Amino acid sequence: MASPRHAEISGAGFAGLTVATALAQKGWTVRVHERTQDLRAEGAGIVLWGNSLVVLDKLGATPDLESRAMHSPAYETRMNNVIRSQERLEGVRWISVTRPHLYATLLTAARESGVEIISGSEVTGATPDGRISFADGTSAEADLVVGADGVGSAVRDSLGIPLKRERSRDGITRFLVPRHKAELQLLEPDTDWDNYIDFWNIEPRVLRVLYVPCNEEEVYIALMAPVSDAQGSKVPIDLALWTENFPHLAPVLEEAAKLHGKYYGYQTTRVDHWTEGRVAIIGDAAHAMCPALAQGAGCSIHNAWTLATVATQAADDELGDALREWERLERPITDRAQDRSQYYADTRQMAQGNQFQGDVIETAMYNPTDPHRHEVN
Ligand code: 5PR
Repeated sequence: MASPRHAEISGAGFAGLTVATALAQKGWTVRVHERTQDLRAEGAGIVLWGNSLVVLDKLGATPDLESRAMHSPAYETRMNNVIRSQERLEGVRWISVTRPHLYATLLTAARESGVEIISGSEVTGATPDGRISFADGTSAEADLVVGADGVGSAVRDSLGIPLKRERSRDGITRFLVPRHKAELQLLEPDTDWDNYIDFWNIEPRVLRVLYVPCNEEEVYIALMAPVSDAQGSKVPIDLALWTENFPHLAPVLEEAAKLHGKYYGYQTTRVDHWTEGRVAIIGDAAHAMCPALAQGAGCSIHNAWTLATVATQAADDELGDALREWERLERPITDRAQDRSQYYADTRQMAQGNQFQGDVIETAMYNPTDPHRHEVN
């Protein structure tokens, strides 16, 4: 038997761990380099849809993930605390989990699949012939190099891939806090506090709280305000401002006020191309997007899977062509998700409710594990 092919991956985030696990399970030897010393997820909560969940199924990670996840009965949207829609999303698979839990699940899957993860290892760049270089001056060779190193990707930038960044007018601060379900229930007995609830206020002031239960104990809340609103975008949050506008959420807002938090302005980064020779970029390095459709990590995970599949199927001397073909086939759906997410961020149209239908759920319904997905019927 030929010796296994070898992959070097920069970045142990969701994209990097997914591609690493998929490659290892398909017979590759894999090393993942993580710049930070400890392996842990930043961030609060996350919603995953069918397109990423089918990948986690394939990796064998779903039972672990589902052991601490929320299946909300409805995706509810309110304006000034009046219900605009309660979408049941029949036929759409979606769950909410904490980011630390998704991270722990992927880390376990990677380790169990034989992936070697090296923390405190900073990648400075890569070359199309498959050489990866490190901050300590050393380098290594691989059959496949993957830049899964985030929006500021050193792998991407070392290849000189052009990019364009667009900022939007709003932004958010994210928190993971105790649910305080009993207190919330007392404040509003008619609300189903297991629902995913997007609380919008546009008039008299643009402020929004996205309320996403992730399990019985933890809720992810995202507080949105325009970049131009110094008081609304301040961290730690201005508790008086937020509770005055969302009195029914006071128990969880009080928890958020105890944490520091970081305000992120919505932005989109579009890159010219995703592959060069034996190097491919995935995740935020390739397609950082606004969070409106909750598909940043979803696209990262599904693109990680298809990359691993295509690279495994390709003959070694045709890898470069295979990766270009992968981009040609797989990129358009991610570009559309990016465009739609930016559109929603720019227009605040999610506030109208009933948005998860038609083309908008294209990404959620995508099945990257279906071998016939690109066939025209
Ligand atoms: N949806 C989700 C989310 O986490 C955010 C947004 C929408 C699940 C914030 O990250 O529009 O900001 C949003």
